[in-house]
Amino acid sequence: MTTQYFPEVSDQIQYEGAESDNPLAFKYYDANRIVAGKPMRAHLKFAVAFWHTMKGTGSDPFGGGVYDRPWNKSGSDMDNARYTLDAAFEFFAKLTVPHWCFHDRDIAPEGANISESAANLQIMVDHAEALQQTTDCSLLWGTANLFSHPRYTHGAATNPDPLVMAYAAAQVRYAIDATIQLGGQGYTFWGGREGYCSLINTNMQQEREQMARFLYMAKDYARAQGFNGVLYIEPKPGEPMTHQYDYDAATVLGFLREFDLQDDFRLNIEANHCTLANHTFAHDLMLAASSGMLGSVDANAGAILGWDTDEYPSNLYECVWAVLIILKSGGFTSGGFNFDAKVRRGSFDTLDLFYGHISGMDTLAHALLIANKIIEDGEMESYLQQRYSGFQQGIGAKIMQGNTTLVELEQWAINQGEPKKTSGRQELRESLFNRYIVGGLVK
Ligand code: XUL
Ligand code: CO
Repeated sequence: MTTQYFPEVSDQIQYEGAESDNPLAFKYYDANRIVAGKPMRAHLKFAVAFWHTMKGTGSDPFGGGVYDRPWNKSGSDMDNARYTLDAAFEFFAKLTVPHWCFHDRDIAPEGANISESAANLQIMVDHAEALQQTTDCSLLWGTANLFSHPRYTHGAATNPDPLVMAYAAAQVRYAIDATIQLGGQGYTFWGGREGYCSLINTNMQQEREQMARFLYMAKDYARAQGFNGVLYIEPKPGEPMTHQYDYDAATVLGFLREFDLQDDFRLNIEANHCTLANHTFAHDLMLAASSGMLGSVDANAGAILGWDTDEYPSNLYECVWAVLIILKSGGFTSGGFNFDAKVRRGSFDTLDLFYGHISGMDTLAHALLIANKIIEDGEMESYLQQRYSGFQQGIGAKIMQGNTTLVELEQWAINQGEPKKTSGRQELRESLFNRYIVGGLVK
């Protein structure tokens, strides 16, 4: 095992079980353990986010970078990009993570013009391809950074200047090529600066139509290049713009249907983006899954700060809900759990990157065992079936089949008399649910 950048971890992280007190071991993530007919590894499809893990500096709105990363010091921008990829693949191999995700500008520096940028990217994609062949880690999805460069200040696809949109088009073209070369299962569009600060200088409908045009061109290009993976839109309500066009799952579903893009795009739901929109993670997952539009997940968690803090998921309750919804919807196909998460500013050591990922992987693996037990027991499902059973027969079934009218319903209501008050039993359901988590129903 190559050890150059992470000498404190000499070998692959092993599964040692819940009783282990080794901080560098998995307590629940047992990659080959079969759960509901599939290895854990295939259910969870974990990915490391290159931007936070390798490129994160610990900066926040009140101060610049504080980490001292050995792969980011010694050379030119291109040298450092190569060392960073080397370090990344050492990390992926030691963590035994099956996938990674990147933005174009994470892995290769921007050049002086479009063709120099494309050439830089090509060099690093070739290097990443060679590194992928030496490990068990493959690409979950790729994306383009259309928000950091000053030219994108007023948006990329939704910029009032078509030249800026053309720069974004060039970038997405090469990012799609890179994703294809690296065998990516998906390609993600997070809206970045696609939104606005004030209507005083914004033509909202013009910008929304530009965004739809851009997505059309991107999907046509990807398909023409033979990309048969899934294209994702990642909703987020605010940050960096005051109003983001991809506010939440419901907004994105409406947008995709308005512009007839629903066949090619699926949703990439990020936990912290859901909570920023005043939803729970489970709410947006359920909405996407129920309409058959759930593609992938950015696994993280927010804090009470009110901005996108991108912490590692460690709340078991929320993770059980997430895995339950994913399992019930048939599980991931092209998608997976991408840790769009970063260590805190004060977690200075490279070792903290291992601790963050081990904690996130264990929390979701534990959640998988619990969610599977909830499904196997069937009690939760039968409660829901019973609660809505009135719609399975008689007039309820006629309503669902579209075979009745307001007038017929009125007549039926008159004959039945006042509906009986039936308890929703929320408190009882909560306590039953908790037995799976704290009550020892899961070993
Ligand atoms: C930003 C965010 C991005 C996307 C990829 O909040 O989540 O990192 O996941 O561009
Ligand atoms: Co994200």
